[in-house]
Amino acid sequence: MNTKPINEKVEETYPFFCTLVYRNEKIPFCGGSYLGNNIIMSAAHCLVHVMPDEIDILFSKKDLYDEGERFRVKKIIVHPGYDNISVDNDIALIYLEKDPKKQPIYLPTKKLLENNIYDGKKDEFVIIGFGKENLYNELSMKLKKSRIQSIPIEETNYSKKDITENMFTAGDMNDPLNKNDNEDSCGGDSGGPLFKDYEFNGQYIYVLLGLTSWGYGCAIENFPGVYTKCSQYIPWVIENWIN
Ligand code: 4AZ
Repeated sequence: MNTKPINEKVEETYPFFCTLVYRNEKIPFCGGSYLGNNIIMSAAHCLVHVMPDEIDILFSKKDLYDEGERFRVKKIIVHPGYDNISVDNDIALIYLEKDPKKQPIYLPTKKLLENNIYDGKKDEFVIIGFGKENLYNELSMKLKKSRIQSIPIEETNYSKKDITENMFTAGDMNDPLNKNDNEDSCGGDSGGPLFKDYEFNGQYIYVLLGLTSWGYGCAIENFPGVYTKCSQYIPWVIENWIN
């Protein structure tokens, strides 16, 4: 995660957030989000060459080397439409062997979609992850968080054909006075959540709108992060909501 000044270290916990590690290891290669029913959502490109017994899922990690709470994986479903050239349909489901007993994140409801959240209304999102702090750097020691905004494709230097209807762009490209302080996801953040947080009766409610997917570099002016648009996949998740 590329962040401004030296980003606030996250003291809050995000119970739905988890990381993907290789079997018995501790250092994440991707992020994920708990949907309930022992199912985790992550990115297809994190899982396309991975067998269930080659990875574990860690919840509640306090820092990069922390063990957290480890869960074994029973099954992985990569979206059948995943395309590793265009990175279209970059979404996958991971089925755990047992109940992690964590508060799930919600998928976007119709009501949220009616607000056209993806097309340049400058809505604010949160992204979190242990990803690299710049393109050449090591992973972050702490879980990091940024607040970013949706950015219409026309305001980026991506070509329209690179961003399919299953993707959207979001970042922090709005400070013309300082072109080097953009906040963005980076390597290792993939599969992790882009979400909205709502405070409701003193409690936080989280809605998963995007999955960290790809981008041209990290925090490069006019090349914001590209995210899988979760709202396109509600029927697919329901179809696979078996365990
Ligand atoms: C990656 O390699 C990656 N800046 C993730 C996000 C972005 C670029 C690369 C977006 O996992």
